[in-house]
Amino acid sequence: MNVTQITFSEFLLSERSQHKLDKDLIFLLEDIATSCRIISHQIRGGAFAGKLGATKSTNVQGETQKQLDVIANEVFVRHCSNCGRVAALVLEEVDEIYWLKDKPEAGDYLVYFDPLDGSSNLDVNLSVGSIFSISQLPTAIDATDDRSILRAGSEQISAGYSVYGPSTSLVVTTGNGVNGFTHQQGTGEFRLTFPDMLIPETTAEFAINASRYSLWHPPVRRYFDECIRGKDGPRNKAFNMRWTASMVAEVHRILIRGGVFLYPSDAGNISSGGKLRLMYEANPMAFVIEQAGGAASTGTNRILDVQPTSHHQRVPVILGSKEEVTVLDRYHRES
Ligand code: P6P
Repeated sequence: MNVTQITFSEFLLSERSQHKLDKDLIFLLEDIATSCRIISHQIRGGAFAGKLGATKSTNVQGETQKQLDVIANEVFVRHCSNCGRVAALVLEEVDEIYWLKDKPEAGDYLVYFDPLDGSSNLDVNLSVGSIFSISQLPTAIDATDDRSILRAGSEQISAGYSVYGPSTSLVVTTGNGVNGFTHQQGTGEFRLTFPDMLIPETTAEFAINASRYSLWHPPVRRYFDECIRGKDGPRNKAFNMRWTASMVAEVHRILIRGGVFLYPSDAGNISSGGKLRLMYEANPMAFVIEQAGGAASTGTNRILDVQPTSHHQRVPVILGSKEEVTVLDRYHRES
């Protein structure tokens, strides 16, 4: 083992001294890492315990819940309610906001989760993941009002995700760059295996669900058409395409080797709609991507600048290597 592969706990303590991380944030991030370890274990044993299938219930999104969706949700609620600093949890699977204290001012951290992103991949043994975002209640705000959890992505103090793939990765930012950890079988530790992750500014790889071509607005079709024309087209380079039906896996690939991911609007208004949720998918991933030197846009706005209007709202998402996001933003302006 490489001696620099420090544990997640050792990393957080070094961040505390270097970047004055709040000790309560460290406790919460440790609780999130514990939750990811437990979910990873549940997934890898799912087939033996008959937990891969669907339940008979649907979540607030109208999606049929997998057994592991429910389990992952329960794991985060159980393990992320204890640091004494959390005021509320916002969970993809649940409509209402989970206020932890009858007096939320007792805690000011707001934690948003997509407990198991891409869970339709479970039955076919493809990568899935968990996504988290942490913000804070402003001091002078009426914390009993549900609208107080509607914080813009630029207010996040930490975000990240875990990928349950061939290995289990944990990727975290606290606003001081992006660092990746790999779960070590045996010790159970997350060890620092991808320090200071940076996204290449250029790429020749895009990720989009091309079956939805007929629903896209003109700027996205223009971009897609130019990519598939390759060297004969105006972009004058051959592009590759990927689509894994798991945002976490796409984002992780982009962090490792570059690329651009698109889930565009399918609504009449090009600036709204799409499938991905702002508070617990777009915002945390946008924070990570920007901290790694990439860009994240709705096509018409920087994702982190979007002012939320509801905690389950959806936004169009374009994120990854800066050059491609810049091209797509220009095409939106020119349309
Ligand atoms: P489609 C998973 O359900 C998810 O929310 C993202 O993880 C993923 O990128 C997208 O939806 C896949 O959508 O339309 O390909 O099923």
